[in-house]
This record gives sequence, structure tokens and C-alpha cells, in this order.
Amino acid sequence: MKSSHANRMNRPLKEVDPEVYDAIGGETRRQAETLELIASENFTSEAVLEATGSVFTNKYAEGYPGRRYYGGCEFVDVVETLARERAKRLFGAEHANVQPHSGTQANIAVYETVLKEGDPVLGMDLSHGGHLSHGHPLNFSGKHYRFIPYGVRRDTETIDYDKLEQLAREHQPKLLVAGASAYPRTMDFERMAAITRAVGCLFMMDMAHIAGLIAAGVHPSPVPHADFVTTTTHKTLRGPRSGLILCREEFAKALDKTVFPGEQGGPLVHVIAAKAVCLKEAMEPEFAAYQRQIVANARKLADTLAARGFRVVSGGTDTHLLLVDVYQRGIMGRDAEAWLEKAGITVNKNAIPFDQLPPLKASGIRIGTPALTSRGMQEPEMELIGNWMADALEHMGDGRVIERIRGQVRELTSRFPLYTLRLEEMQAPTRTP
Ligand code: DSN
Repeated sequence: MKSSHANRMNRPLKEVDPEVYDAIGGETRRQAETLELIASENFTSEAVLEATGSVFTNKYAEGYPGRRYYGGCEFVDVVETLARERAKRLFGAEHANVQPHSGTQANIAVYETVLKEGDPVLGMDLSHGGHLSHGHPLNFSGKHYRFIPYGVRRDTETIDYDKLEQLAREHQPKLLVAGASAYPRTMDFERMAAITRAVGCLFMMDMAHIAGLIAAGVHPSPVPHADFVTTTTHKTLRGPRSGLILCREEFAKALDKTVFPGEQGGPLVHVIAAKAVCLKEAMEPEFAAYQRQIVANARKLADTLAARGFRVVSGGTDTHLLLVDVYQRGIMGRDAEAWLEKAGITVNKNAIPFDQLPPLKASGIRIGTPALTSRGMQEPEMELIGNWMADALEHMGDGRVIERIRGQVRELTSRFPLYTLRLEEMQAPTRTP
């Protein structure tokens, strides 16, 4: 007969912890009933969710396939090898490390592999669309290394490659970090690689936002040009919340050693299993069609908002995201975000290049289409949504307009259901809060 302890192990979440169960149910409903337009978010497949919630969460597996510090790793080795080989195949890379827990940890691993404290590095300015871990003064990267920021031109709001080259010649960096979290245009990796060759420095591209577009050939690949390519796996790539690194074979050993034992302990094997699943999904032909639709949807949203008189930074988009200068219409990004959220449309306030406002107010909002495209929405839905956003903003968040849009959002989302296998979590809460 089972002990009472063992019996307790088999109780469902609903019974063990109704508060957490209800929060999961609430979040499931929120995701299903609102329009998710945060550019860095997506909805993974049910298969990815299943792998993430698997018994691999129980396993310690410090080390790498075939060289572990723990017994019982035969199935861990299967999933980690699958993830590594699929990452290499999908992106045409010589080496892959799939253990980083996040994009920032992937970036730390590259810095720790090739830089010494205080080394000069070029990174895109956060206020021009870069990322905290690309040298922001408040971030570890800006504290440990001497980052020199580069950015965009005032006239075109696209990367100023001439200035970048000038900065590289002047500062003789050890590393050029490319990549951004709010840059809507195609990046010129050939030009960046030529700059790094001219000054004899290494080249790292953080492709977190556009990894899915790159996998599908919708954006040029940095892999042939860069020494290291880092990414998260949960944005356009549509996998679990995590990171990975690709690099040239010559850096493989040193990089692996930096990730473990240098930087991390036990890998999150359940998440590595989910990464393997998302990389497999990314090799299917439907994935390329999905990525093309993401860009078509972003363009439609940009055109719709521009037709309603909103200034789209850089005049449009080549990717999954757009930045809209709402302050030009007298609206702070902070207020736009709050009004849209009340209407059931989730975006984030975002600095625009040369912003006059501080980041917590911000002149812009960032809008991305990966998540809604995963639900199957296309250009007609983008046109509707763009017009609803314009209505909410033009009426300065007026309650009646917001209420009308909230109803329209509910009706639209009900026609594009999410997570049909998880309907139970969407049922009424176990108790009234
Ligand atoms: N915070 C992420 C984003 O929203 O772009 C980047 O790490």
C-alpha cells in the first residue's frame, strides 16, 4: 500500500494549490481573450508546453552529453544532442550550446569567453533600440566592459554604419555586438563583418528578436559572418523561455567551458527538451510561411496606423515589429500602453531614437505580430486592430471608446482560439477570490 506521503504526490494542482491553479487559469484566459502585441512574446505550441512541463525538471545533468557529473543521464543526452544538432542544422552553424537559461546568460557566456574586464566593445545604444545586456551602464555588461554605444541616423532612423565604422577605427574594440530589441529594419551583417575585419575584432550577433525570421530565410542570416550568434528561443522562434549560442568551431571548447562550469550549474533539461521541439517545428515548411505572415502582418499594421496619421519610426518595417511615435500626437507611450491594455490590446511603451522623454514615459510604443500570427490572424485582422488602436489613441483613452473596443477584441479573439487542449484551465476559478 502507498504511504500517505506518496498519495499526496499524486494530487492535481487544482487540489494542492487552488491559488496557483486559479492564477494559471486567469493567465490562460487573459492570453486567450486579449490581443498580444508585445514584440518579444509569442505562444508556443502545445507540444513545447508539454515538454516544458515534463519530468526532465527533476533531473540534474551538469556537464555535456557523454560527459556528465551525474548518473541517469541517458535520456537527457538524447534531448540535449537533438537540440544541439537541430540548432546547428536549422541555422547552418558549426557549433551550438543549448544550455543558456536566457538570452542575457548567452551574452554573458560570449563576453566571458572572449573579453577581459575593461575591454572595449561596441554595442547598440538601448535608447536607439539595443538591449540592456549590450553595454547599458546599469547592466553587468556596461559595468564589466568598456562599451561604446552606436546607434541610428537622425534622418533615416536606420543604423549609421559609417559612424559605426568610425567608432570601430577610433576605439579598436575587441568585439562588435550587433542585435536589437526595438529595431524594425533589416540589418547589414556583411557590412558589420567587413568593419570587424578592418579593425581585427570579433563579431557577435544577438538575434533574439529575429531568430525565427532568420531560420525561415525571411531575414539574412548572421551565421556566415559572425563568430558568435546568441539568441533567446521564445520570441519569433516560438520555443520555451530560454537561450542558446551558435559559434565557429574554433571557439566551441572555450565557449562550452564558460557556460559550464564557468557560468551556470545544472542545465534546465525540461527546457532543453522543449528547445529541441521548437527547433524541429522550425524546420517544417509551415514555419517559413508563418514567419512570412508575421512580416506581412507587421507591415499591414504599420500601413494602417500610418494611414490614420501616426508616425512609424523609420517609415515602416522589414521585420516582426514596428515603433510608433505617439508623442508626435501629444500622447506619452506610458498612457498609450495603459489605454490599449484597458481595451484588451497589449503593447509596451518604448523609447524612440533621440527620445525627449525618459524611458518610463517614452514617446513611442512597440508593436509586434509574432503572437497574433501564431493564432492565425492575417492582414484583415491587422487592419481592424490597427484602426481600433488608432481610435483608442485619438480619443485619448475615452472610456466609452475603450469599452466598445474591448467588446470587439473579445469577439475577434473568440474566433481565433488558443490552446484547445488546455480548456480545463480556462474554466471558472475553483473559488471566488
Ligand atoms: N525584454 C526583451 C524585449 O522585450 O525585447 C528583450 O530581452
